[in-house]
Order: sequence, then C-alpha cells, then structure tokens
Amino acid sequence: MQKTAIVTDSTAYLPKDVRERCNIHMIPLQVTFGLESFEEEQELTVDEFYRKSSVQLPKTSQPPIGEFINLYKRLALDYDEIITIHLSSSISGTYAGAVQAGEMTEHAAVYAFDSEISCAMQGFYVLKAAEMASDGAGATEILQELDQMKKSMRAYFMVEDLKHLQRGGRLSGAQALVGGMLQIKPILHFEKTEIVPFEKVRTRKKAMNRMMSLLEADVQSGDSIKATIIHANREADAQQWKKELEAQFSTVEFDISYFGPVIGVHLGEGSMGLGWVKK
Ligand code: MYR
Repeated sequence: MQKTAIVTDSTAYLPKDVRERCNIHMIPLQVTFGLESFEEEQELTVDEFYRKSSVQLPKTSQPPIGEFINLYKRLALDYDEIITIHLSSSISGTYAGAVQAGEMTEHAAVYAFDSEISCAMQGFYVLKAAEMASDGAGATEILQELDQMKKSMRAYFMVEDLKHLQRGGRLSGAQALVGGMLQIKPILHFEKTEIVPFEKVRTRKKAMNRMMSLLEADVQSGDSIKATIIHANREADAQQWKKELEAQFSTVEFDISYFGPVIGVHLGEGSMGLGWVKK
C-alpha cells in the first residue's frame, strides 16, 4: 500500500498521461497576458503560448498558497507523507509556498524538496520519487535517493536573447557577460539554486557542441546516463540534435522535453538545453 504521495508543479513538464500513470499530483504555475491568467499545462498549451507571446508580453506567477493547502489536505486523507518537489527556490516562490502550506497541513507530514533546477531535470526527481513511492518506500528513503541524484544532475542551456532573463530578474552574475552581451550566446546553468553564466560562446552551434563536450566528460567517467534535450518551440532542431547525440553517445538514453509557458516567458523562444543524470 502506497503511503507517500508525490506532488510537483507544472514546470517539470511531465505529460498528463505520465502523471496519471505514475500517480503524480501537479500544481500549475500561471502565465498572465494583460488581465488574463492561465494555469499552464491545464488552460494554455505550449503552442497557444508561443503564438500569444509573439504579440503580447506575458508575466508569470507562482501558484496561490491555497492550491497547495487544498491539495495537501486532500492527500492527507489517504497518505501519511507527502513529498512535494519544486523548481529552484531562487527563481520562484513556489518552493516557499509549498513549505508554508506544508507547515499548515495536519494528519500528514509534508516534505518539500528544492530541485535547485527545473523542467525535465525536476521531472527526473519526480519520476524517481513516484517509482519508489509506488514500491512502498517512505519519505526518508526517497529523499535520501533524491539527494544522491542531485550529485550527478546536470543541465546547461542557451537562450537566443538574454533580455527575457534580464527582464524577469532571474539571471545572477550577469556582470560576467557585460561587454559582449549582444554578440554572444552564453551557456547558462544552475549554481546553488541560481541561474548563472557558465561560459561565453559566440554561436548557437558552438554552444550546442560545448554542451555535448560536457556530456562527453561525464559519459567517459563510465557512469550510465540518461539525458534530455529541452527546447522552446524548436521541435525539429531538437529532433535533429537528438540524432547527432545518439550517434555520438550510443550508451546514453535520450529523450526530448520542452520549455513550457512559464519557463518560456523567462528564456524566450528558441532556447535549447541539455540535461542529464546518472541512472
Ligand atoms: C514564477 O513566477 O514564480 C516562475 C518563475 C520562473 C523562472 C524561470 C527562470 C528560467 C529557468 C530555466 C530553467 C532551465 C532548466 C534546464
């Protein structure tokens, strides 16, 4: 009998059928165009989002705390423990909301996990937690495993234009980029929950090659790895890159995921990333 419920937010971008099959509960973040707000993954598809955002500048917001409280309360009727896994605490108040709601929850212990990342990599944690929970593991065991995974979790990404990240105030250490902001395609990554520049690269192709060389270093260390390409409305490019990656890294299992509306607001269309973790 499963005693631990698994909750995440929409920025893990786990498809609905996967969430349903794996018994994963999801709380959506929101995107606002003018006076109209949409819950991503529920009321706004990725296609609609990129279409709309080409004409109007959207904003994002964390889920209202009531959403967490209501969900945890409902889950507490059936589960002893709840693990709630969220996007990095430095880029959104979502994790803080989960912690606060957890403290207000009775009849179940709520454990909030800061993924210190987002998107498909957050999804890796969620899927592992869900698999362990369905095998009957408790929160302590699951959280230990997630902490272990953190050691090998990697994600690098590039944006077409840094203005989105700057406008949303989600880029730390940006002074490292001053001077060549317009000409470069910086590779970014997470360091201690924050998005920081990793390296300055001049072209998209060079950025993609550099991400491949970073993956190569980990593959060569002998670890068995699974990886995901993440794209912001660049499905064909992602498919093409997947072919190249599969040809170069025959032992790695590759998947394709996407930067959905909330993350898309902050990165901009055309962004691409590559993330991986030890299996
Ligand atoms: C909110 O309004 O609370 C949501 C803010 C989301 C900020 C997203 C910043 C970009 C994250 C990039 C993740 C890349 C993962 C590989």
